[in-house]
Amino acid sequence: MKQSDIKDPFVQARQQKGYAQVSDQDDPVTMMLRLKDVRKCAHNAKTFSSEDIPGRIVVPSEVNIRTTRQIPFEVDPPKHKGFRSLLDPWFKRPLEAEYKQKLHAIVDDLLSANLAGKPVEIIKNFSLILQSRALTLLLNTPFTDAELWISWGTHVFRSEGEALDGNKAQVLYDYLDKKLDQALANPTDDLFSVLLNAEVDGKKMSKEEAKGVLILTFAGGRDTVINAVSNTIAYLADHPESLQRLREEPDIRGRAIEEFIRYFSPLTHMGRVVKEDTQVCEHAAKADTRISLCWASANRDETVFENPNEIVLDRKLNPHVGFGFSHHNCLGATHARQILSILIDVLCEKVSTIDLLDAEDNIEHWDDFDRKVGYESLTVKFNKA
Ligand code: HEM
Ligand code: EMZ
Repeated sequence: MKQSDIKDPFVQARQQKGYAQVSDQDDPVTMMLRLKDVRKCAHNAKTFSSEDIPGRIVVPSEVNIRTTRQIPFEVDPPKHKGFRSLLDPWFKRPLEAEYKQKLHAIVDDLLSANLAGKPVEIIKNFSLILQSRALTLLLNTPFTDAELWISWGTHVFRSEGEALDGNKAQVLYDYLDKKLDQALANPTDDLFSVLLNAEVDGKKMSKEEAKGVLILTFAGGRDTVINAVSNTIAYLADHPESLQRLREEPDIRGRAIEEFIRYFSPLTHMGRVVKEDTQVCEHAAKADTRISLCWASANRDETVFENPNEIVLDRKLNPHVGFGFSHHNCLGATHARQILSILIDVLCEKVSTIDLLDAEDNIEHWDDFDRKVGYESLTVKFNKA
C-alpha cells in the first residue's frame, strides 16, 4: 500500500446492492454506485432533478449556508440549455494558444520557485496558489486578484477541518456582490462584466443569476482542482517509473490525465432530488427524497473497468464520469485538464524525481464509508532534472 493509493470504500455495496443509504442533516441520501445507474439517473432530469431549493442537491447539503441558486448547476433542462450555450464558449478559452502560454508561465514560475531543494507543503504552498492564479485566466481578471483568493484557504464554504461554515461563505458572497457592483459601474472584459451584459433566452442576465454562476466557479473549481493537482504530485512521487514513462512517451499524457481523474475522482458524488415515486436498483425512491450520483464509485465499477483499482497510465477505454455525465457535465473540465496537462509537461521537463516526505490524508466520511479525496497536507521535495 502506497501513500498515494486511494481505496474504494464502495466496492461491497456496489457489488451486493448497487446503492447505499447515508444520512445527511436530516435529509438522507440514496447513493447510486454503479456506472450504468449513475449515467441513467444523470440523464433523466425529469425524475432526478437538480433544480430544488438552492444547496439541496449538494451532499453535504448547503441549504443552511446558501440562498443563491448556482447556475447552470441547479437548473434543469430546458432552461439549463440557455445558460450553458452562453457559458460554453467562455469556458472553452483554455484551448486558445495565448491562454495556454499564460498558464504555462504560471505553472513554470511556481515550480521553479520550489525547485531549490527545500521541502514544499503542496496543498497551501503549491496547489492552492496554482488553482487561484489559474482562475485569474478563466475569469480574465488581474493576476494580483489571486492573492486575496489564496488567503481564503482551500475551501470557500469550510474553515480548516470544519463542517460547512456560513460566516466563511458570506466572505465570498460579499466579495462577489462588490465585484458585480463595480462591474455594473465600470464594465471591463472580465467574466463579471460579460455575465452582466449577457442575454439568456432573450432576457438580460440578472445580478443574482450572475452571482450564481460566479459562486459555482469559485466553489466548484476549488478543492476539486486542488485535490487533482495534489494527488497527481503524490502519485508521481510514489511512482518515479511513471514520471519517467510520461517523460519518454508524451503521447500518453492525455490518456494519463483521464486516468488520474477516473482514479482520484476529485468530486465524490452529487445529489439529485426525486420528483416522482420511482425505483432505483429495485429500491423504492420516494418523491422529494434525494439520491446521489457517486462518480467515485462508478469510476471503480469492475464490470466496466479492468483493474479498476490500478492507475493504468495509458488506459485505452476509459468512459469515466469524473467530470460528471450528460447535460451537467463539468463546465470547468477544459480548464482543469489544461492545468494538469501543463503541470505534467513542466514536471517532465524540470523534475527528475519527487521525494514524498510527509502526508496527512483528507478523508470524507459518509456514515460507514470513509473516502480519501486528497490531503490535508502533503510535503514533498522536487529534485531537479
Ligand atoms: C460540474 C467535477 C473542476 C465548474 C461538475 C460535475 C462534476 C465535476 C462531477 C457534475 C455535477 C453534476 O452533474 O451535478 C469536477 C472535477 C474538477 C472540476 C473533478 C477538477 C478536476 C471545475 C472547474 C470549474 C468547474 C475548474 C470552474 C472554475 C463546474 C460547473 C459545473 C460543474 C460550472 C456545472 C455544469 C452544469 O451544470 O451544466 N464538475 N469539476 N469545475 N463543474 Fe466541475
Ligand atoms: C458546488 C459543487 C459544484 C458546491 C459541480 O460541483 O462543488 C462544491 O465544492 C461546492 O461546495 O456548492 O459548487
